[in-house]
Amino acid sequence: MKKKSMIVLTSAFVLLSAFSCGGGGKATGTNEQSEKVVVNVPQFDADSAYLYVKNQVDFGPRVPNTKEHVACGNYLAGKLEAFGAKVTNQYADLIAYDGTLLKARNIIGSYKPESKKRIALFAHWDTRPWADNDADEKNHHTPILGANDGASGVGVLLEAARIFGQQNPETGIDILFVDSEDYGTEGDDTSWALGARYFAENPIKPGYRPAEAILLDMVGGKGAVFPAEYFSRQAALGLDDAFRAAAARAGHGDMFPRNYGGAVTDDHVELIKQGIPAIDIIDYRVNEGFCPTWHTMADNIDNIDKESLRAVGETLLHFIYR
Ligand code: AHN
Ligand code: ZN
Repeated sequence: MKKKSMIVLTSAFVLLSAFSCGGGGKATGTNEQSEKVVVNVPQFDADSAYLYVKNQVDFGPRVPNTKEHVACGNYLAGKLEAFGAKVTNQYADLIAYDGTLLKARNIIGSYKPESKKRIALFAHWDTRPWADNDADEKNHHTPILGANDGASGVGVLLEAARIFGQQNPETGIDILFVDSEDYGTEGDDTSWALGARYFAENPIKPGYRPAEAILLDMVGGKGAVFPAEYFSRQAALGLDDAFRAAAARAGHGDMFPRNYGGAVTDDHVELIKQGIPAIDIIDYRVNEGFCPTWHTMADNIDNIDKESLRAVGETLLHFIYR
């Protein structure tokens, strides 16, 4: 049986009428000045999310222009379809900073595609061609497995998609897997997030754009924390606060402190540039920077912590089913 947790929210007004919370869905009090909302938050299955991470890693590195990349893209699109989303593929030829032509594919899974108000939940699905932050210089030209950097955000979102297929949320949702994030080079901020830029500049349909967007990046590391990210709070303070409030309701407030970790040039910045309020939930720590496995050979499945995936997944569900 599917377990559901139930939370009860009351408005700032005095609650004048009582009613039973036995029912599901939403109910309002009888007095106009009182409101009591019962929200059923579905259960996030961290084992399932972990498996979606592992399945991606098992393809090997998902570097654009490789057969592993093609195979994993097909797997992701197939999963979204199986979970009841309307899938749109955005294929694009993108030029990397070093002149390489990247055969890129953004994959979008839409719930309630007819709905005007839409939230995009996104993560990059490509992996970095170079372990150029590895302690051993011999690895600097070896592709990484990207268990955390890539697969973790996608894994959490696939589990969310599975749940959306069972319990359709009220708002339109687009699960967006962007390509070609990690083909960038240090010192050139425009070299990252090529797939997200393409998505933001080329709506999948005229006028189709999310009202807000949440990016998950490196959400599966051991000891992960998600302090505030500077560009996110500049562009979308209300959204960032709402997400952190959801974390507190889910019992994970400690992992989502409101202090700044840093300013990170990431996929969300490309949406912000096109006027879409977007936040980045990223394991970026004050004085330490990105999580320790970042762009190293250690970014493999052994360094994924199911509890980090759970914390982010439960927070996301508390945000969506609020
Ligand atoms: C910069 O290093 C400027 N951005 C990196 C964003 C990133 C890479 N996220 C995951 N991999
Ligand atoms: Zn990366």
